[in-house]
Amino acid sequence: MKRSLQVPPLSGDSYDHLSRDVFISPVVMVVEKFPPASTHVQKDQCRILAFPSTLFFVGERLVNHSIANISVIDRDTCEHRCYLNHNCVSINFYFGPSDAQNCELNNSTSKEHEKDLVKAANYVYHGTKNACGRAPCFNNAICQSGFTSKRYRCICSVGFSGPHCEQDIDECAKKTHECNANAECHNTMGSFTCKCKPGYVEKGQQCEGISGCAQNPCHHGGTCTNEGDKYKCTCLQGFTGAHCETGYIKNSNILSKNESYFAYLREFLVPAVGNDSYWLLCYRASSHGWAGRVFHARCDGKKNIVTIIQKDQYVFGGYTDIPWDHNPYRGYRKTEKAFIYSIKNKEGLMPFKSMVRHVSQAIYMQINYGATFGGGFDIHIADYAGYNTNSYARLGHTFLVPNEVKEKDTVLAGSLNFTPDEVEVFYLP
Ligand SMILES: [Ca+2]
Repeated sequence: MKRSLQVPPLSGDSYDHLSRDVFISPVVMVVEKFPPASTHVQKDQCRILAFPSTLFFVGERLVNHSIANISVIDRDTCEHRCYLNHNCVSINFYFGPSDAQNCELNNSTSKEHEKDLVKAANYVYHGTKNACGRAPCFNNAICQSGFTSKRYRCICSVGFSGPHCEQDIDECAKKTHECNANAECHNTMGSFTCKCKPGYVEKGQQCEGISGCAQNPCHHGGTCTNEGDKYKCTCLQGFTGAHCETGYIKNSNILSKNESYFAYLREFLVPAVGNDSYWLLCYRASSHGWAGRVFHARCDGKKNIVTIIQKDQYVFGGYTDIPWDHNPYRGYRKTEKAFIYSIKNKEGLMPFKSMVRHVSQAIYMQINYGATFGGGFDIHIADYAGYNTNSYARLGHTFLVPNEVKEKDTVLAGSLNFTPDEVEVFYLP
């Protein structure tokens, strides 16, 4: 440790006779090397601090910037203590009669805070040339005067680096972050954030894996039940799949009479509309009435429409991808995707699907008619069908007849003409 004082301190305790302009000390230069733990002494760890005479004021004191208040034997020692405190750049020295702590170390000078230099009896103020006065350090860094060839150094706040602490540290890239192993690190200015990876939830400082029903794995209102480390979704009617992700015909009164009916119709519909379909009701005769106009008012313009008809125990119907729409004229509409199906039939056959073969007559539009398929018609729901026998089902004119069908006029509804018990129409929104 080496220290040089080029001018000895003034003798005596009284500075009363001195004015602030009096030359006291041309330079008090203190040079000291203080290696940290390492024996390697870095250049910027040397501090050079000058207390020029021009910054020496008797009877004055800098207030509001004190960082330490200590007792020393003389002003010279006070200045030395300032030198040792890396944040100190000026001192107030008290030479009055009291035994009070007589050396105040300040982290600013009167140059930066002229108004804080106040009259104070029995005080002298001595400042240094403060290279930190022009605030060269950024991002709340601490500036320390007297270090490096620049005459200052910046002690960066956590999260910043660079000669002037102007650079954000990318903790994520440097892998200095403290995020949980199951969290993702996101770099921010001056810091970083941790966000639990998908499948994990925050619990205190940890990201814990979520399992079972905590993940809300069941879709479309399905009920989740934990079963050990697994779970089970109980789906609402009309939905299926391990997570109830697949919806077919929801809330069909006709299909709900037998759970397997849903599955059969879904099987028929998947090639046309895919798995992930969510059907909505547009018409139900028992709710909306039997008038053909009502059916059209509620379902016209909608695409992908499936009609479900019940007569006694028999369940059948048809699908069309193109809209029911009586405008601009009544008549046939063409589509190659329409089909008729039978789920429960008079002949006890397995459910079957019958594709359109004369595509130009796939469906028929008439404002008073209910759902009508084919040129025969293959299926016709009449106006006010619930009150008459004008409806009929005669498979085979426009739609294919499966080989196993014996009586194509009665296989669907039990008889050629019939009075439907219920008609439901669903569509894909
Ligand atoms: Ca950062």
